[in-house]
Amino acid sequence: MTVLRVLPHIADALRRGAPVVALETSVLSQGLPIPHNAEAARRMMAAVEQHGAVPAFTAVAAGHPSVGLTPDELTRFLLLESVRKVSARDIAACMVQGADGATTVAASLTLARAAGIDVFATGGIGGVHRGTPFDESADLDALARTPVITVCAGAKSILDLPATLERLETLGVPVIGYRTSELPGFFTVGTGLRVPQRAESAAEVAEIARAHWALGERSAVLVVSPPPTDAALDQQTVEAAVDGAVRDAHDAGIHGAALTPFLLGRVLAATGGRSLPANLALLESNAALAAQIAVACSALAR
Ligand code: PSU
Ligand code: MN
Repeated sequence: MTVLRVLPHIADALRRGAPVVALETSVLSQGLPIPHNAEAARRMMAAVEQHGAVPAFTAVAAGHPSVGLTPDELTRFLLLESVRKVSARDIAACMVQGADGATTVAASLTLARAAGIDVFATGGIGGVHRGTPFDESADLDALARTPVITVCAGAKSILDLPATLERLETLGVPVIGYRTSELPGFFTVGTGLRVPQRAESAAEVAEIARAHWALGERSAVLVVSPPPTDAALDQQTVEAAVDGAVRDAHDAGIHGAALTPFLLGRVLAATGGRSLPANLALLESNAALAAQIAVACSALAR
């Protein structure tokens, strides 16, 4: 993608084979309320840097597909209502129309891949929605065809998790529990669902990804890491909040791209705001783990 804009310090790190972690922006522009989204951005970047890697927010900035945002651009993404939610299929229109677009997991994978970044961190991936299984996030298809290690806390708790795991199996995406054998539930440490693989270290994850791609596979390697225990919520609280949110969305006729932001907002209200510190903590810990994996990938490549 010749049109891709990579900020100079990130391009330089990539040229040197130094570790870089891509970070998504839809969670900032659509997933978290102001001013907490700014705290999330700051903590994600700091976590990546503390663990020896360079953070790179992905977005479409005034029509430019970008890897890395200037401070002024990041401020727009944190504050402006007009920022679009952009999945992989939406990047081109956003470019041509000169708009600001915050990238979902699917779109972030596209931009990370185009820049040659191997590791990406997010909060939770999209998946199969409850009650409307035809509403399946394009994140799953992007994971199936984009060779980037993706670190998350599972799929968002608002989704049909067993169905999402089944789809990942069909699509050939390895799902690796980081020091766990259970799928984390985004806000919760566990879900009762088993994941097919587990790894005990960042180096092990890096080696599994290298072996997977050496076989000619072209999918992402999905790493699921539980939220930090001191910030995690219990399963009953989250289930009750999600059930209510899904009913409200159905009654209000909300669907498509608007559904995820709507559900996340309702869950926040229903947990008395406790989903927020959990969300910030898991974003930070995923960014930290992604940085450790990126460092391990760089070491392997040398
Ligand atoms: N996780 C969050 N908040 C979010 C998202 C995930 O805590 O806002 C975003 C991610 O960018 C993910 C997207 O890729 O929601 C999925 O949306 P959809 O189901 O419309 O594909
Ligand atoms: Mn959808």
